[in-house]
Amino acid sequence: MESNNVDVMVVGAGFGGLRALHALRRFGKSVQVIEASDDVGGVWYHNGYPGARCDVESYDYSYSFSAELEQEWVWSERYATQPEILRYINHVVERFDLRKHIRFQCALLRAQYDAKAARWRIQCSDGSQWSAQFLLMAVGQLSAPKSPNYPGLNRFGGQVIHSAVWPKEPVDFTGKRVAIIGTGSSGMQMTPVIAQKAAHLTVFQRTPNYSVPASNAPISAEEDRQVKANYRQRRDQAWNSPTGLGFTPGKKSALEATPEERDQVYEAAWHRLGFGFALSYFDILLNKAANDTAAEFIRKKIASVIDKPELRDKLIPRDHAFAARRPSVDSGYFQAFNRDNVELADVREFPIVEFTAKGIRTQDKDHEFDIIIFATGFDAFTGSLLKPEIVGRHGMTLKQKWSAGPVTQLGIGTSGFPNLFVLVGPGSPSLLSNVMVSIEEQSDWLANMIDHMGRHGVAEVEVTEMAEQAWVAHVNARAHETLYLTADSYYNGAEVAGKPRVFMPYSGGVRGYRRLLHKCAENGYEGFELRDKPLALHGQAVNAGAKSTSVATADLQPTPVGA
Ligand code: NA7
Repeated sequence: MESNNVDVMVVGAGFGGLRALHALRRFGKSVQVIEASDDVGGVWYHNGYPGARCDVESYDYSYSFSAELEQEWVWSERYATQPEILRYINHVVERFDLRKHIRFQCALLRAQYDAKAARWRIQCSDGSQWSAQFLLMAVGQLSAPKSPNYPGLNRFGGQVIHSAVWPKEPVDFTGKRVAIIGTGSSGMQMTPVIAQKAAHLTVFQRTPNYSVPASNAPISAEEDRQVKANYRQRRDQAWNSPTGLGFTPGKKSALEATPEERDQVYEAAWHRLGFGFALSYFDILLNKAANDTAAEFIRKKIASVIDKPELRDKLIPRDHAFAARRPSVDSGYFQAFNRDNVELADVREFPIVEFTAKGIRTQDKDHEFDIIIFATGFDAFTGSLLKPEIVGRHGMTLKQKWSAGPVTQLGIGTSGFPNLFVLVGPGSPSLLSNVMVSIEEQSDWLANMIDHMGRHGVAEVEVTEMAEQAWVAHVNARAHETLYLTADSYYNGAEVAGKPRVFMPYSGGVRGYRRLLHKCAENGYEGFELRDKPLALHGQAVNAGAKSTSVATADLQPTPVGA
């Protein structure tokens, strides 16, 4: 088993795991990446549905660690499609020679912390066993697909597909009767594309969703030249913004502007900013009255493109504040309902009763389908993290420890689980931002910490209970400043029945988060205990000077997300 000893075991070969691998290799660490599927890309490998696209601009949703990579890669569209992103990921893997460190079709089954050796003992689905000083979970936040278990599901004679487990062979919709269940980003992106091919498309909607047009366009050679000439500046802007997007958010309150000014600002954002529309004014996500101005603008826009009056009321979102749940960035979703072959089935009005041999029975009628697509989302944030059995120092599993919701220090680690790290997990900005920014920030920070430990003879690092309690309090305090808690969403565990209802991402923005990470490291990794020997062997803390909580009182003072 000697060859199965590594410094770091990274779980997942998506954007996060690959970036962590690269960062750790720079410090000369031996790293093994394990990946459950048969290729790299994570969610971008699996979500191959028609119309799948990133809702962050290509130039921002890409790695910044190599200026050469930035300069040589040419994005074809403002919002890259899934195949293009996958090509980019494969390019990075080959260019930096990462593939040789990845073992495919190898899922983490169990990891147990050996408290005396200060190492993780790891068992995988392919029978392999490993020993690693550090275990780094890079399993993604939206990677455990969720399908409602309708009665009669097995009775249906046609094809059933989940958007996040899309078949690798092409699916031909020509002349087919198709159902899409779910109107989040996946459902909204695939609707206009499938509508063009299918004989008939029925979209089953539970909650009408806000959406802003992607205003997608090909990138001209001139635009590419301009972005690349100022790439550092663009990155700086993203790193120092609340959401990691490459533009300056509005600094004014929506309530200070006159209705005419607001309309102008919203109109310009509508045609250019996509997801960034939510940052046109700093208080859209903080103040209901400010939010109402944006929501009302969007409602009018949606109404203006829907030809059938009876559909307007059903498709227009009214039951939650704009962006309190994740809005979509679409390319012709609402317009697709103007086609004769597209129908809306409102499951709030007529719920799905069961699946039949030929399709779906709702309370009002029988629908017949050849293909049914679940675009029903994920067990977000913790779904994939809690799937393997991860057993910490006291024999407690991570699932037990987090039974009332995830508890972390800076979203990175949790007490009782030494030498275990989570990349862009709960407690970090992750899905409330351009996740690429947090992936890079955390990967470099963790690689530096691991290097620091190696150079200072540290065997074990563990979050203190005090620090994680302070961080959870801080995450909650920041969430309470916003409108996020006013809606049921996957941000707060509402997407899975029985899941703890806690707000999971960090809403303090990527800039604030980055500062806290840096401060933590500068203060000797405050909130983490670094030990020369494992605690089980009476180890001494080597960062004894550091305070045991990571969040100073000043940082707990609320400041607006968009400030
Ligand atoms: P989302 O955004 O979680 O959307 C899932 C959709 O599926 C949403 O409209 C749900 O309705 C709907 N859903 C879930 N269960 C059901 C049942 N039982 N019946 C009817 N409808 C249901 O996932 P996506 O894959 O679209 O997007 C994920 C992320 O990818 C997105 O946020 C971006 O970050 C990119 P609900 O709203 O819960 O009523």
